[in-house]
Parts: sequence; structure tokens; C-alpha cells
Amino acid sequence: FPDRLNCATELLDKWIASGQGDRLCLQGSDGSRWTYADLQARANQIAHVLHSEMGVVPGNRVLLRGANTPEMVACWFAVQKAGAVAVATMPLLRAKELTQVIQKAEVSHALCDVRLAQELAAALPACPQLRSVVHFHSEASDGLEARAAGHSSEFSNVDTAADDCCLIAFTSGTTGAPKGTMHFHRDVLAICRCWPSHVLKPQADDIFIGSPPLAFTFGLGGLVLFPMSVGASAVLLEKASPETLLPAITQYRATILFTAPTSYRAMAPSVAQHDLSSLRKCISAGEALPAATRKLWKDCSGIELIDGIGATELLHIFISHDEQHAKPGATGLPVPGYRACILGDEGQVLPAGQVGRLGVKGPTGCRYLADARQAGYVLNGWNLTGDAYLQDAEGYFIYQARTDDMIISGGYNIAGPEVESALLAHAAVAECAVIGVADEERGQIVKAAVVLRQGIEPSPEMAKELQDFVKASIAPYKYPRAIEFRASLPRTETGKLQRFRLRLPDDK
Ligand code: 3SK
Repeated sequence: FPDRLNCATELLDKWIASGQGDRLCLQGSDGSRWTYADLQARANQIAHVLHSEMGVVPGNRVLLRGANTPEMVACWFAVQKAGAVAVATMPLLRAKELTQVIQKAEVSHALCDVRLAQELAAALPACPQLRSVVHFHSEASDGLEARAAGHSSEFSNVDTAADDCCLIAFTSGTTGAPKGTMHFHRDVLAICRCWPSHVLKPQADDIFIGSPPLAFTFGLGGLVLFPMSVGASAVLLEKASPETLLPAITQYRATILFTAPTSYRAMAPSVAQHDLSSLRKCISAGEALPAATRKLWKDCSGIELIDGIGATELLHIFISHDEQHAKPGATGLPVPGYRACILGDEGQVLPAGQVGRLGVKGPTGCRYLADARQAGYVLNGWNLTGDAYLQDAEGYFIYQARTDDMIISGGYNIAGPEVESALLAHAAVAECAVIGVADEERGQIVKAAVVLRQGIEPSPEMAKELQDFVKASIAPYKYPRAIEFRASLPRTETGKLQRFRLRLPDDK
């Protein structure tokens, strides 16, 4: 990349400059349809508001708080154009969590959907550094829409450096205090050239749709950056769930779907009731894809899932496969541009077949904002994602567990996700999570938290049936000696399972 680079110029302005501004870019749940020229004009007006009314200067951190809407995307590009740093937050965050983010990122300005204003207002007394908040989707005379209307739809983008920070994405991970990961303008463009170019291979007439929030870099890439990098369009659903996604695919004739394994599993039984003939690619990421879920989706929809593992620290997906190279149980191969290996306890590279810590290197990588945990994430230049993997003889990477999800029971190492995959193959199981719990005799025993499909009642007989089912499909010593039936499982805002919460005494 050249030394001077602004990602808004490359992803948005270039389409208008090349005479393609009237291509469809975004569709919103409210029926709105934005062309690339509409998005540029709106982002330019908002950039003026940021610069001349709110006093934003290059390098300021601007909090963005909103659901997946075209206006939210316009705000994101306006921040880039103004040379500031976007700090997008999950819509569900509460005042306490917003306070942590604002303080940690030293946020000075905010653009907030008026429907989510309450929690931000509650955070303000503890955040004196946040000087100016403007609401969007607002009819107020001092709302963003009214302010933007008074400004030109032309804006000269700030001349940023390729390695100026342009976004800070927060990850709560599955444990611990939130960490801010810093990414540069060149990182945003690098992820568009790696996984989409080599694995997804989108076309200009593709219509992207999906569930991840734009504040999660999985959603930012999948629903904004990747479609815009090829001049395609995206449907932004404010309330995406397994129930709303299927009819939306039919309604918008969507061609590329981004969502998580749990969502594919929940949607699969209803696929036949919907016209999904437009759909050509389905991407699963956000957590490990169980082989049973891959098979179920293929059986019900006829479409082979494209699996991938990414990380907020690395911005997007770094190991994946296309439909022709899918291998049940394997996440895939390093995405061109990235390298991956399996590391032993001393940091040595392990041979094929051995389980160790996944290490990744590439054009993007972990830069925590003022956080001592940086030292634990990067070893000899390898980003340690916190996943235990093995590589098979063909070089495929096969997920074992999060490094802290290994269960040691009676001297055996048992990977919780393997037991989960075995349970998920049973038709009665909607979702499950497997953890190790302390046991005097065996050190730990395998315990499964199970959510049954609607209409199936928990009972001791059902627990026994599930235990026998697991014993019949994987080594019997791995079967869950304890089963707890639950109505739901604890998850992060990005949908990741929080197994640690199942280990807390009172989590229900
Ligand atoms: O797999 C993930 O969790 C992820 C995180 C950030 C960006 C993309 C992905 C798939």
C-alpha cells in the first residue's frame, strides 16, 4: 500500500470517481435503498458535522453506537473521512460497559442512535473526556440528520497515513475485562484483499446479508467492507435472528449469508419452508463449526458451508476453505497472506498430528490499546489466538478447544467441543456446551449443558439416551457424566459461548 491512504477513498469514493455511483450499496430494514453516491453524500455531510460542529480533529476517537443500518455505515465512513478513529460498540452494551470502553479508548465524541441513547446518557457522568454526543435517526433540530442537511455533500478526505489507526474494536472475549484492538487504514484494505479475494470470491451483483453486528469486525467485514470492495450491495437487518434471516433472504434475493454455527443449526429445520434459491454462499464463523451442523445445513439447504476462524485482534478471517476444499471437522487452510502453525509449550513449532496453541502471522495482527495482555497474545511474532488446534497430514487445521476448554478427566485429555459435536448429532439437541467440573475421583468430569429442541421435555431418560448416544459415537470415556438441561446458554454479545459462566455456581 502507498504511505498515504484513507480507506474511505478506496472503498467508497472510488466507485463514484469511476462513474459507478448509482450502483446499489445498502438496503435497510426500513425499506431504504442507498446507492454508493447516496452513501458518499451522507458520509461527507456527517464528516462536516464532525469537523466543523463537533470539533473533531484527526486522531480523535469517535464512539459509534447503533444497530445495523445504512446511517450507521455513513457515520463509520464519515469518521474515516475526518481522519478520526471509529470505536463501534455493541448495541446491547450497558452503561457500565460503555464507561469502560469510553475511558479505555479516551473517546471524545459520539454519534449514537437516539433509540440507544439511554445507556450512553447513564455512562456520561463517569466519562468527562466525552465532550460531544449527537444522536442519529432523530427528528430533533439538533439531531444528526438536521445538522447534516445544512452541509455540503462534498468533503475532502483527511490525508491519513496507511498506518494511522482508523478503528478500535473491543473484544470482551469469553472472559475478563474488555480489550481494545487497534487497526490501521491499511489493515482494513488488507482484509479485503485476503479472505474475500481468495476464498469468498464475491461478484459485483452479489447481495450480502447476515446477523453479526457492525461493531463486531466479523459483521463490519462481511456486511460493509467486503461487499463494497467489489461494488456489491448488502442488506442491513436491525433485528437479525434465525427467525428473521430466512424470510429476509427470500425478500431481498440475498446471495451471500454471514452468520454463526448456532444460527445455521437453528434455521436448518425451517429451510424447506422458504425460497432460498437466490442463495449461493453461506459463511460460518464466530465460533467453531461442529461437523454435525455442517452436515445438517448441507442436507437441508444443499449448500456447503464456508467455515472460517477469525479474531478481533486480527480483524477478520485467517484460516478458512472454499466450498471445493471443505473437510468435515476441519476449519481449513491459512488464507493466502497469512501463515499459521501449531506451537508447543516452549514456543516450538509442532509437527502434524500434535495438539498445541494456534499461532498466526499476516498483514494484520494484535495491537492492544494500552494493555499488558499484549505480551501474552504475541510470541515470536506469532499471534496466539487462544485456540488449541492440530494440523493434519494435508495441512488442514483442526479445532480442538479454546486453550482453557481442555478437560482432564481420569488422566484423559478431552476436548469439550468434540463432545459437543457428538451431542449435536442427536436430533433432540438444539444447543449444548461442555465443561469440566471438579471431581474427587477423576480430577474433573465432563458435564454437558443441553438446550433441547422445542417440544422435547428434559427427563432422566433423555439424559441417559444422550449419554449412550455419545458413548456410541466417540471414545466412551469422553461421555458427559453429568447433564444439565437449560432453557438457553450464556453467550457474549457477538454470540460466542461463555463456557466459564457455566462454571459459576449460580449461572442460569
Ligand atoms: O471468528 C471470529 O470470532 C471472528 C472475529 C473477528 C472477525 C471475524 C471473525 C470470523
